[in-house]
Order: sequence, then C-alpha cells, then structure tokens
Amino acid sequence: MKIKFGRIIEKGKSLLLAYDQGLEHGPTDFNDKNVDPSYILKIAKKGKYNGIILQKGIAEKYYNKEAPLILKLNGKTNLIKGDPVSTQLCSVKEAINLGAKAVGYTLYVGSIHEAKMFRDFSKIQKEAHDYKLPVIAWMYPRGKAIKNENSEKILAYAARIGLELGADLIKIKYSGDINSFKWVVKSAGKAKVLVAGGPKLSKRGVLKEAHSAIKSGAISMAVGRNVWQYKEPLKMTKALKEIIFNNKKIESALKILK
Ligand code: FBP
Repeated sequence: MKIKFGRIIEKGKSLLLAYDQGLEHGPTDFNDKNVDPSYILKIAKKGKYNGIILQKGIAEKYYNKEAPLILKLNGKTNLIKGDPVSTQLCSVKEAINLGAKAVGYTLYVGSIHEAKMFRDFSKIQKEAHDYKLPVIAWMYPRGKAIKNENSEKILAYAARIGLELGADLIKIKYSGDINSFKWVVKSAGKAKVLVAGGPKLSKRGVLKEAHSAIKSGAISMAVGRNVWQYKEPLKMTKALKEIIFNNKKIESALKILK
C-alpha cells in the first residue's frame, strides 16, 4: 500500500510541532503568549514545520494551512489517576474534512485499558490507510504494570507494538542514551521513529536530544514545549533543523541560540 507522506517527511526526516498539551496537561503549560493557538500556528508556518499536531477544536477555529495538519484523534486529561485510557474524539473523516494530512493516536501500552485502545486504533488505522493517510502512534508505556516507562526494554516493546499494529510513524519518549535507543528504533522496523520532546530542558539538553535521536536512527522529533516555551521559538526551530536536516554538531547549533 502506498501511503502519501507528502511534506510530512522531507529528505527522510521530519520535524513536527505538537500543540495538544491544552487537553493533555491544561493551561499550566502555557503563558500569556503561547496560550493563544494563533501564536503557535505562526511558529509552525514561519518555522516551516513538517506538521502541526492539533486536536479538532483548535483545528476548526484556528487552522489555516500554516503547515501540514496532523489531527490527534484521541486524548485525555491528566486529572484522572490510575491506569490511563485515551478514547477516540474525532473520526478519520472529520480529520480529512479539516484538511489533515496524517492522523495521530495515543496508545498507553501496559495499561489495563490497552485492549480498548488497540481495538480503536486498529479501526482508525484501516480507515486512514483506505485514504492513504499516514498514521502516527504515540506509543507510551503507562500504568501500574510499568515499573520504568523509559527503560530500553519497555520502550523497544512499545515501538514494536506500533509496528505490529500498523503505525507508519511512532512517537516515543527517548530512553536516555544512543545505544539503547538504537534498539528501540530497530524494534520499530519499517515504522519511522520520532522522539517526543517532553518537559522543558536546557538549550543544550534539547539539542542533545535531537542529536541523539538522529544518531540512533530516528527521523527526528515531535516537539512542543521545548519550542513554544522557549523565548525565541524560531531560533530554537532553526537550531533543531541544523542538527536534524544538516547533520550539524550540537556546539554549532548552539551558536544560533546565543
Ligand atoms: P511535548 O514536546 O511538549 O512533550 O509534547 C509531546 C507530547 O507527546 C504531546 O503531544 C502530548 O500532549 C504530551 O507530550 C503528552 O505528554 P505526557 O503524556 O508525557 O504528559
């Protein structure tokens, strides 16, 4: 089957901007500027991102083709504790009508609700592929059964599940070192791996993560807070791109942020 990646993958790489944290974490992630979705969409456009990740409410009210749209089809808040479940909130057809060029879905592997998310994901995967749309799976090990969600073993398992379930791209947390992450990437097989950004790091920390992601064989990052919480998001974008698309070293990219 020929999936249409379009601009989402460029020269074998991809830098995606995530902005679904309003649902996942609430406005505690935001300040006066980045609470406004228009501010993020400007970054996506000026930074020439390969995709902007939004929930449908933001897409309906703000999106105007600033970058290829990746519609997140499920979501949950962080208000409910215990084993997580993320249910479907938007259909593949609604996503297409909003202009989506790919769809995204979070799977909490290891949660007692894993079976429900697997079942729902398998339906949206089929429907999206009927339209040749790429499917991005957020593969997040979570729940009481998961002792260490960043261990190489569990991340490699989660990546492999993404491949088995038919994801085209897998968004996954970084394991912390290149050698262990190489195994995670290898376990994902032909599914391409994107490293998830996470909470705000130092400038060097973000660039190091991008550098390690590329060195491990990932096709890049899907980053949110580390770009739009940074005081100059477009400079951070440029620095990340130097590493991701131009194979620059961390020190050289850091000069952009001086
Ligand atoms: P960040 O780069 O801001 O961490 O965004 C990546 C992301 O996967 C978002 O798409 C999502 O909202 C969030 O992280 C979920 O984070 P978590 O479940 O770890 O709190």
